Amino acid sequence: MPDGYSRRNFLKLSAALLAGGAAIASPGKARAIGYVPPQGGPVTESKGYCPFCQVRCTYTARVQDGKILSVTGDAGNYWTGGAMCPKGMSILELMDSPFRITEPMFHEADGSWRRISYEEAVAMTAERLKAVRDKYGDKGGNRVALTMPLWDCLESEIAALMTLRTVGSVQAMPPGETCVSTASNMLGLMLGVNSGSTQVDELLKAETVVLWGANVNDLYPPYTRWLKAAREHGARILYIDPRRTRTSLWCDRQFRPQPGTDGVLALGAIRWVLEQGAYDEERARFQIEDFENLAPQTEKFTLERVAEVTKLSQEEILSFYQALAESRRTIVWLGGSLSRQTNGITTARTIILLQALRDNLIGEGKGMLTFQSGKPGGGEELVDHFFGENKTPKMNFRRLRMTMEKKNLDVLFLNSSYRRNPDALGVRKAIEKVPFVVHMGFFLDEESEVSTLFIPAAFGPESQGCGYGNENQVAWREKLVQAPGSCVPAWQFYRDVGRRLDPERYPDFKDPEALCRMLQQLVPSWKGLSVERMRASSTVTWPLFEEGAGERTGTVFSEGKLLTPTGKMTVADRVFGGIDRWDYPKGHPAARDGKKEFPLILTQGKQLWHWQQTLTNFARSMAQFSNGRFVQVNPRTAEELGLVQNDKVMLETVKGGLECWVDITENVLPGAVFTPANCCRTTPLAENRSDSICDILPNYWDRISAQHNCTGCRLRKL
Ligand SMILES: Nc1nc2c(c(=O)[nH]1)N[C@H]1C(S)=C(S)[C@@H](COP(=O)(O)OP(=O)(O)OC[C@H]3O[C@@H](n4cnc5c(=O)[nH]c(N)nc54)[C@H](O)[C@@H]3O)O[C@H]1N2
Ligand SMILES: Nc1nc2c(c(=O)[nH]1)N[C@H]1C(S)=C(S)[C@@H](COP(=O)(O)OP(=O)(O)OC[C@H]3O[C@@H](n4cnc5c(=O)[nH]c(N)nc54)[C@H](O)[C@@H]3O)O[C@H]1N2
Ligand code: SF4
Ligand SMILES: [Mo]
Repeated sequence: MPDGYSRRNFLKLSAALLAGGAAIASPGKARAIGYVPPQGGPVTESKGYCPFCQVRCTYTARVQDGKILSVTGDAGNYWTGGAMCPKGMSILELMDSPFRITEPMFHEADGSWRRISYEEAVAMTAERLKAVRDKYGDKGGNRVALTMPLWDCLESEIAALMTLRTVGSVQAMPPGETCVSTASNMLGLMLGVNSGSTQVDELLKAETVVLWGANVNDLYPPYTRWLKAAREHGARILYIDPRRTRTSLWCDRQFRPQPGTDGVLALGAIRWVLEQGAYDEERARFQIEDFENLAPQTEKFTLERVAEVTKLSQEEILSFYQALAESRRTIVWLGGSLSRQTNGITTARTIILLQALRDNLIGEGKGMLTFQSGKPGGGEELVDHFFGENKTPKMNFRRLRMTMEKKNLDVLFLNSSYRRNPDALGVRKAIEKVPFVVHMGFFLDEESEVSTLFIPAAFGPESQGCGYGNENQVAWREKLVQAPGSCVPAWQFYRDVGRRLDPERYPDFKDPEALCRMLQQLVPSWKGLSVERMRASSTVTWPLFEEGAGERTGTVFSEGKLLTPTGKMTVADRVFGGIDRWDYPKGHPAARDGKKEFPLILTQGKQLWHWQQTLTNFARSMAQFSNGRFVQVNPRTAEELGLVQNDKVMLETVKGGLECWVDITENVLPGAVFTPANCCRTTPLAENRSDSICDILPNYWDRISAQHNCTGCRLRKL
């Protein structure tokens, strides 16, 4: 334990738990990281996949005496080439962590935890759901909700959706709203496909690759090989990110616009391409319904204006536009950060229109990529098969938050961090108004603080199931080892609750394999995706409508046209209006509502060595890389503010402050600061510990997603 604070907490917790029985392993029993002394049993090998990021690396695990000895990246995986990253490997440490909670617990009114049995936990949950059903009947659906994801496997997600349906609820919140949903919704609207329109190996056929706010090397490390291969095939890689990252090392040129101004860069590009006549009008009209709207909607975005807003020089801007105009095949990779700004809808739409204008959507080496693509459909079809169609409108998290605030939610399955949402403290207050909150997790984290019931979850390798990755690939995993104590995989908990409540409709399946076979039998797009086929391969691509069918890869526009109902996209959208509406993100220092007391632009993002907000923060192996809560400040800004390296500051926004240490670096632009999205307050590892950045981010939304980037901030020296 690194310091007194966490030691005290840990001992307090241990005492409370031991009073009810040993719920967590004692620290002394924790095994040394990365080394398990062999006990002499036979060694077996089995395939699995990493449950963390969407690269979905597959591996071979060597297992002996019920312990995983090692995991080795699977060289047969076409997408990863056998790579894995350290945060994926850290799951071995997490599984054996001394901090892991392995028994269900009930949170008493006085804040103490009482250990309960798994059966009691299931009964208690089913009882609560039944009470909602008895009281509200058909109208009770909106009183029960679940926040996803269920990273461990697709079957867990299906099992949970079915549990909701036992009380008529369809209110499962995907992480998407705080992820790339603005981009994915705009791709859906304009291209007819809710994710990337092509696959990463198509980069090899492109002349130009634009990583638009996409920090590929830090965040999908195994994909570094695709950038390398694309370059070897002659592609030029252009990277647009105000901040220098590891991805900067892999690109031919980086452009560093002011954060939040990407839309203007793209609007200016359309204007310039039109002005230069660098497009094929027939092809452009084939894809853009109201092509005639493009010129008037972009005309005010002259080179001068683009330079003024982005603070790039006119030469830089021109060289970017020229590179786009000369390239015959361009793939644009949309990063998540563009979806985390309130002008994200306009920015994403403009970039997609730019691709259409240059005829860069349909064909080889062309298209759009995003992060978090690849979720196979079919799950909801299976749920409907058992429970009938349910047309209740789905809430977004904003509505759910209001529902909780009004005390209209009775049961919340909190299977995510609440800290992923902006104004996280406000979200927490809303959750505190829900009388019964079930949290499935591994550690006593912030979520457990607001929970009524803690259900100890199984890690991926402790259960079977299939997982999906960015390239629409589905991978299968066997159960490698037995989970400790009473830990259960999510599918099991949700099944046990669901079967208890609604044995008539809730299907009886004994394991994910059985549920997956139902999926294959009952859902057309899964017909060719048998468990056997997944077992035999590292990466089978969904959908497969026939047994033995070949996998479709590459562009989704194999028919030579967009997949929207009309085969076209529009400039002036009925719902979202025109692209000429561009404005600064809400709260941005240069925006109309910007405040002069908060003159710096706050940007934040993820780091190579952490997965999201929770798990890896509990791994010592990751703590060794972590720098905790730092804020990167440009030397010029630091000088203006009288700050020196390692100074302690309060990073303040309209919502509140967060204590950071100052890292002075040219990697950020003057006037902008950067702080990591990861870290958590409850980790016992000091290196990873901090309040959440979302605590101080205002609750700003575009129409689709909750936003985080580009709000105004200031640094106050402590
Ligand atoms: N290590 C690690 N990898 C991950 C994840 C993780 O938690 N950890 N999460 C995965 C998930 S779920 C997702 S969605 C992806 C997200 O992948 P990304 O979208 O690439 O991730 P972010 O870190 O949010 O943002 C990327 C970059 O946007 C830059 N940026 C900030 N503001 C602006 C701006 O105004 N304009 C431009 N052009 N760039 C800006 C930031 O400097 C940052 O480098 O990563 C995935 N990979
Ligand atoms: N400020 C800021 N906020 C962000 C982002 C950002 O860049 N900056 N990124 C956004 C993005 S892109 C995303 S995708 C979201 C992610 O946000 P979340 O999806 O909420 O991510 P986590 O914090 O990892 O929380 C996941 C929860 O699932 C549990 N869990 C993990 N694995 C398993 C499992 O195998 N079984 C079960 N039963 N439970 C499991 C963990 O214990 C944890 O409680 O955050 C978003 N929020
Ligand atoms: S790159 Fe992603 S899937 Fe691969 S090991 Fe790392 S976290 Fe896991
Ligand atoms: Mo995400």
